[in-house]
Amino acid sequence: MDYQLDDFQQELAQQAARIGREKIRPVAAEYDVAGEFPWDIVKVFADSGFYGLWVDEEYGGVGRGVMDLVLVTEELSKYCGGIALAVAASALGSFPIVISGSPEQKEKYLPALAAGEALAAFGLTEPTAGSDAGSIQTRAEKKGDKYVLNGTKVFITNGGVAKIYTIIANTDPGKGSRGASAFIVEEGTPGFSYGKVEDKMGIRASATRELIFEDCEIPEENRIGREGEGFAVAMKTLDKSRPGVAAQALGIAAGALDLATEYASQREQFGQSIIRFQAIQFMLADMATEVEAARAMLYATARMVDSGAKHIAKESAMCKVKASDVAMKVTTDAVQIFGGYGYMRDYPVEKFMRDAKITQIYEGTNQIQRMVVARSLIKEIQRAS
Ligand code: COS
Repeated sequence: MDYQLDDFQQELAQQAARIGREKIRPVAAEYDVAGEFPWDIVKVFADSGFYGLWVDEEYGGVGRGVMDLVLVTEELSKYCGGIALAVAASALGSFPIVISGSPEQKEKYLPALAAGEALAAFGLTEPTAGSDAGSIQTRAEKKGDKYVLNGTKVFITNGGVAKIYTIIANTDPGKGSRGASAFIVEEGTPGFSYGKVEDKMGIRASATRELIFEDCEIPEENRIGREGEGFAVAMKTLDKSRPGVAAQALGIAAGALDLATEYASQREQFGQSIIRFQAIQFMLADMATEVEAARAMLYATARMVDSGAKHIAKESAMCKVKASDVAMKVTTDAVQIFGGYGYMRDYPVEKFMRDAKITQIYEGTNQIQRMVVARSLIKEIQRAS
């Protein structure tokens, strides 16, 4: 399909595809086994300008947007969904500053983030607050011109490798989601340390770690927005970042489809390549159709986000649900087409299935996304009546 990409986007997608083929494909399995963060490839991403895509020119970026982030994430994820996440997770961690940061905060933090000299991470989830983001326990207590943070964040993507953390904490515990505030915390701040490194099923080249705050003092000027606005900052961030997860899912699905098509055309049974059998053809046809449907929905959503549209929660959630469910189905079918070989780690396709699974879970489970969609439908009907 022709998605009418502009010249910059076409070149960007080609550049990301080249990096995927040349730099990621040869090492994806090694990083997966080792569960190591790919610093050498992050350097390539930084040199390619990927971290500046979503940052305005006045703060050192190129002032593009979510659509460009989506294109890069999709292409890189065709080769490794875990390594690709080093870009999308930094976008997630930067978005609170991009969306709601003060000019001073943008000036202080965005240039290093745009250059890829520093990575960002977003800290919302806690041991007892995942889907129910309004019930976070991490406390930020105001003391003079400082806040004192106490609490633990878990499953933080880019945890331990990022230098800049955007953290949602409670400034007014009695008020639930209206008592949350957002903060910027720099690596090395006294009282801020890293905890458990997670050993994951998939996206193993991505760093996932606990963040621990013990009497961690943050200057007041590091609060993003006003006190009590933290939940809205988090929700707006997720509205903008979920297309990135959809792009990761789409890339994983498209990569698995390519592998399955290639394998089916080479593998011979009953005296011919298995792609000659209608059973396999129909599977591949359905996989390709679903991948294209997810792509069309994702690109339309990304463009909607970049247009500055006010209500994007529904579409953002929809494209994440669609692409991640497609990724799970397509990667499972790809393993099926590979048969016994697909189940073995000697072949690359089982990794795609493992990597796909997380896209149905993080940045809001697909059950939460459906809740967001349904709530938007209710609001729309109320607005219309
Ligand atoms: N943009 C701006 N504000 C939003 C918003 C959005 N997309 N969604 C909700 N809000 C506001 C609401 O308007 C409401 O404001 P008021 O208190 O002024 O009325 C406030 O936030 C609370 O909203 P709501 O009552 O809908 O909150 P709930 O506690 O019911 O939770 C869900 C809503 C489930 C959608 C939210 O908790 C969520 O997204 N959870 C998943 C979190 C997640 O993705 N976790 C993964 C880890 S982060 S990588």
